[in-house]
Amino acid sequence: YTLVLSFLLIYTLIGCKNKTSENRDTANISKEEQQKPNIVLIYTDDLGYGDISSFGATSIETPAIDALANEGIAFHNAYATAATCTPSRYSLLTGDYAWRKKGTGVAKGDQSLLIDTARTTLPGMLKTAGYKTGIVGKWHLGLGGEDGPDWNGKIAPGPLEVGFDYSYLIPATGDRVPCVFVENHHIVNLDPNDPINVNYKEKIGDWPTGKENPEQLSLKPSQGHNNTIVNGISRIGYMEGGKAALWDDETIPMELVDKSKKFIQAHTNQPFFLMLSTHDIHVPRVANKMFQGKSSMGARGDVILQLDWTVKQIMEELKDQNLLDNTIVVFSSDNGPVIDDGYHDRARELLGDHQPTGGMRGGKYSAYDGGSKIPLIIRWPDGNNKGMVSNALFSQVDFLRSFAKLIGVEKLGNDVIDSQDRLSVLLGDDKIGRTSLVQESFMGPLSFLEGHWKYIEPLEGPKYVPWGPIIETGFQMEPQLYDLKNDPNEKNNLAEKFPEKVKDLREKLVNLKKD
Ligand code: NG6
Ligand code: CA
Repeated sequence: YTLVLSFLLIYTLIGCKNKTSENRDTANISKEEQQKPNIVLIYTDDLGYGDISSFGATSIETPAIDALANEGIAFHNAYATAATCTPSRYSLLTGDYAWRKKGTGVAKGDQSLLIDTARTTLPGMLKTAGYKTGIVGKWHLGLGGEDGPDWNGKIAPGPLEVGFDYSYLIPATGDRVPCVFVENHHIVNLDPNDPINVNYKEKIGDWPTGKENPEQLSLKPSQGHNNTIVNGISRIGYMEGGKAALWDDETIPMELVDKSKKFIQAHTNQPFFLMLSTHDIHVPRVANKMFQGKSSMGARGDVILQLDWTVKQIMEELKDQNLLDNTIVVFSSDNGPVIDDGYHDRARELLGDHQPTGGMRGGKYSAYDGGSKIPLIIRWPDGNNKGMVSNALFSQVDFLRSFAKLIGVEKLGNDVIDSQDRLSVLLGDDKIGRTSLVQESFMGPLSFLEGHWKYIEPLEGPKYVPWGPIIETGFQMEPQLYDLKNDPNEKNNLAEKFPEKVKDLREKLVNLKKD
């Protein structure tokens, strides 16, 4: 059944592509390559399930994202593999749970590349199948070899060594130094006479820091974030030099949209995969003037509007390039939401009754569903199951095998352990999806979810994220068992009532860890 449907879909896409590509110079592209649909993945940062109007937000309007849901399928039971950025992205790109690999917690800004260059990856698979692959925006998976990135030289290995043809990166996060863009192997606009130095252990150079020069800050930190000041904002980590290369926080989205558009324009006549990995809505939340004060929720709301603008720009570009009928657009987030993630941006004071997790327990970092249950929308070019809401269970780790299936790649390396072909879920046809999945919390317990049961392994640790975001971690000395069907907000621990269920799920998790 699934096979027939995928065949039908590809068949429809071939028809569309032929329609729109008549006038293009297709001399050098094989017929097979022309037939494949483009994939644009808009991967947002820290956007909560409840942060967009099509997923229930009422304090904010996100019309461009909602339009995607109206023209596509909204997935209400989809998960990132983890409650923070680095492991979620690792899983999405490699098809494996990140906890299988040491050191994939939140990466430092000078971390070396975390993805083994020899392994199978999502972009690598697509590239082999004839796609041009590009990533624009946040990376946060490390750069460089064992000694980390050579900021003043060739920065490699990185995305180009794990399957991307093009990269334009925020190397780590907006709140970590160096605050520069890296295009392919080099920092953009770096003046060789003003070399850049980065240090995550101790202060380097004489640039002011948030700790020593708070009077120079336009945005004050609430947790950590008191190292080098760049653009009036103190960051995590120390840097000096590279003045001409520093980004402007207020125009990061415009820069990323611009580079995304250029990538799309350069590949209108061959299949492409674009991963637009936004800085929004991560901290520091510094909206462009266009959006400042435009939401009722202060900076956090303003950057949600800014994110919606980004989506609008990309959709307009696809329309202008006549690519909408041959491009799959995927929209999702890397982990759950957080209100105060380290700066006094008044997110908490101005929140009103907005619920970033949509009411779920926990949030970013947490083992509870608020940590990794995220919004997912897919717009199929042929309007397949348009406007549908799917409750099928899906994990972002499945994109690799699902897209491989879609484009007819049959063989993948046996290093891909966890990714499952769930194309029929993505198409809206399979209404059940995965039977189980694992969620990773930040430095905390793993959870095993099967059907409507969720087991959280017992582990000693702080009940709340210790540095201040006011989020429950999920650490408990006793095992936890929740019935997500009757108790979606994980309030009643049923572990004592159903010891057999606990035993069963614990064993399944233990066995999975052995794979
Ligand atoms: C934390 C930072 C937080 C954010 C997070 C990574 C502090 C106090 N907090 O350590 O602000 O940067 O790391 O977020 O430093 S993520 O979305 O990239 O995983
Ligand atoms: Ca994140």
